[in-house]
Amino acid sequence: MTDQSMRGFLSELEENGELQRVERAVDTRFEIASVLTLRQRGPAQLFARVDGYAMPVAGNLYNHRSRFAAALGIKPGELDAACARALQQPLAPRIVDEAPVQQVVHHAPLDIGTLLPVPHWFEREAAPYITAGVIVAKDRETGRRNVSIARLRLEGGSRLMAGIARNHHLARIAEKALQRGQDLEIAVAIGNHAAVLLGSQMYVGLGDDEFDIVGGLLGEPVELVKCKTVDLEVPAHAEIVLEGRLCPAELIEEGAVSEFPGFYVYYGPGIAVEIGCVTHREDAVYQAILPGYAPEHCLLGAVAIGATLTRDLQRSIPAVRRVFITDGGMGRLHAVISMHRPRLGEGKRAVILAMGLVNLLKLVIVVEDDIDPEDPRQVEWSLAARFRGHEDLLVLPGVRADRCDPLHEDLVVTKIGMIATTRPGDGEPGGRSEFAAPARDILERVRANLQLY
Ligand SMILES: Cc1cc2nc3c(=O)[nH]c(=O)nc-3n(C[C@H](O)[C@H](O)[C@H](O)COP(=O)(O)O)c2cc1C
Ligand SMILES: [Mn+2]
Repeated sequence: MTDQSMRGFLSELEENGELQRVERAVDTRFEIASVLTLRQRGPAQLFARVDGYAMPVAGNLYNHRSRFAAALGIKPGELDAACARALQQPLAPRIVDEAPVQQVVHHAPLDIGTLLPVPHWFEREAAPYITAGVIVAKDRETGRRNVSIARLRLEGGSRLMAGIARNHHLARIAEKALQRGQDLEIAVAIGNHAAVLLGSQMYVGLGDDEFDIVGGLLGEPVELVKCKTVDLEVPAHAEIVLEGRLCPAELIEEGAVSEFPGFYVYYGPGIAVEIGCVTHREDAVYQAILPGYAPEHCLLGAVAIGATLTRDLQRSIPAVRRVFITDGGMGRLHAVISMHRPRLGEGKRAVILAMGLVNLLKLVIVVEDDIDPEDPRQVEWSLAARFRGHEDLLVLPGVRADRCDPLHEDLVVTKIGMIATTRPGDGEPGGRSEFAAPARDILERVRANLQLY
């Protein structure tokens, strides 16, 4: 069986010299945030001594694609294929009777800010936010589970505030509960295996259980345990679980909150959350994901959006090979689609379909599959070599935007597509885009014996 815990990966990172233990005492107030910011692309950080708390804090765990791959036990280049397989062959979870995450149980009265070392991230945010909380809920109409992340702000005592985008499944399920005049039971798992975090980000349908995708990523069912006080199941190997309910009738003004473009945004009111029970491991480690324009926050979405979009585009356009969501595009707004010998006009079709499926996308570049979409230099080469501004450019003003887009005006934005692929006839001998190279037989002979030179 695979180790389905976060701590297993922490040990692995430590063995490989990729875990930095911070022994100096740190404050949850901006100090953890500062260290994680300054080392956002560096080794994972384990804060052993947090002022006022017995529980350590781990951060910057999954801040590179290779870390996801390592956590899933695959090679760095295999991440997209693993995601594709998980989407194609999801595996239903397995319910277990006993779980490490329930070793310690706290009932009301609860003070979450005393129990958990939740970092206060950014100056203009009003309070600390739980950023790595995977929220489990059930749609009572269908009995189907939903698993996703939304940041939770500490409001004092057992109260939290959730800022959930209205188009997300969790918000839609909460809205249905509100229509029935009910609260929505939730459970929040903190300190998770990469598969749980990645699975929670997959753009699947309302009613699709993201835990099935987690199983697909793990290659075995994810083990869940029944909660103590709500009718939900949570990852048995998590570090910490909060059990409670979303109260969609109770709104709390959020004020400034950071978002993935790196700016503060003002979304208005969020939904109140009441926590009734906290369970955790005896030696639980609190996981913190640095929010804002930071690699871990951006990559979780990027990998998942890229994987689901690749699948969805390929259903209609088989020439699509891969969708890569770029780091500079904040892991959300810019995509590079690679296609194999697209037919005339097919690149434009892929752009429009991608933007239609993922509303966040604002700039989509299509390249040929001889280009590595992960390499910005090769993508730029494609633009220089294959993109004709007068006919390969799509400018779509006034398209509905995502609320997270830093440039939207009244929630509309201009979207751009750039088609940098070859055309039928390109590359033919004597033509304008025939690649220059030494005679093939000699090049291959030298390649095979290069160590001799
Ligand atoms: C670290 C992190 C923090 C996130 N915070 C929020 C958030 O505060 N609000 C939100 O609506 N989505 C947030 N998301 C994005 C959602 O989790 C994601 O879009 C998810 O797929 C929504 O799933 P659902 O439609 O099943 O609810 C966050 C994602 C990550 C990786
Ligand atoms: Mn969902």
